[in-house]
Amino acid sequence: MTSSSSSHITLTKFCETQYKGSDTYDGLEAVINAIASGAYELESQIRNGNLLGMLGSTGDINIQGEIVQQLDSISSDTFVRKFQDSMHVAMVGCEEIEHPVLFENSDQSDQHDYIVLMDPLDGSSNIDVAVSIGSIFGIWKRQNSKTLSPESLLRPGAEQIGAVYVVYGSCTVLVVATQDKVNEFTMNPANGEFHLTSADISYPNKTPYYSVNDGNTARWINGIVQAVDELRDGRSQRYIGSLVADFHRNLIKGGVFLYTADTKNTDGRLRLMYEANPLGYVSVQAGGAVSDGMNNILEIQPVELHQRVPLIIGDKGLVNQVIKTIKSS
Ligand code: P6P
Repeated sequence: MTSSSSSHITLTKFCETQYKGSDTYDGLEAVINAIASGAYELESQIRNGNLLGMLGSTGDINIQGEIVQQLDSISSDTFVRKFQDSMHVAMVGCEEIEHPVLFENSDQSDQHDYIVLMDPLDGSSNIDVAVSIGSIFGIWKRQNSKTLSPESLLRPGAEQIGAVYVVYGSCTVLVVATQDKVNEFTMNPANGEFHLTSADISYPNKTPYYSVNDGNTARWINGIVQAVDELRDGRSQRYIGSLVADFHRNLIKGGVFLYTADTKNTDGRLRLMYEANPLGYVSVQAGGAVSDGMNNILEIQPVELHQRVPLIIGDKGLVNQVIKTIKSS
């Protein structure tokens, strides 16, 4: 018998019971509800983008040196607005914005106790071909004693208090991770309400998938060719080209994602602060691992907001297997 969405607790109710008023997480419910509200708005614009002429580029180049898609700009503006309206976020760092956004008066209010780092729309190259894309958020408690500055964001990922990601796919799912808890919510497109659909997620024992861009093989260094050959044994290659979608499938079905350094991307391609750290936090809370090939990414002391990092993330056994091969190469 299929259950109706009403038989699943809503995200709003879940956050109220888990976070509101708690010593560690008070106010986190406002941050997560801001993400959910922004995701509902963005999902509609993504779904109707083609019809509304909202696909394609703005003609601008972002701080990453990449062509800005209209939906990149819309998603960034949407979530910045939602966080400002939440009255619980003091500062936002974003892939699309060169410098962090500090909400005025946040220094005066003791409510603005969270900092967010986000990739508001991950997988831009898939926007105009109807392939899954997503949004990624790392959440930190602000350090009250300090006046906020851009350097306030440069903290190791292990200091995150939570992480959230959204996948706009065949359905829209929002995954919330806090200490030892990873929960998946699915959006009812009729009203934008998210309902709990998978509680207390952890990596399964099987690892049927590995995700890597085979087109980079000629550029791989440090034993990655051998490491990928070892992953191929008995597994299927699944690579969507949207990190957050590949990550989610590997979390639910079992597997590992690699985007390591190579002769072109000598520091890797993906971003430490708003891709590797948030998803690394989720992975670890679900019993997985995250590494740059030598060390736990969550221990890295950042030096620059938009710095890149080699990324191996997913099933702990497979992450460690890749690290072992790299170290013995
Ligand atoms: P490539 C999307 O642009 C992205 O940042 C990630 O979401 C994705 O995993 C990666 O780049 C894809 O990169 O080089 O395989 O196209």
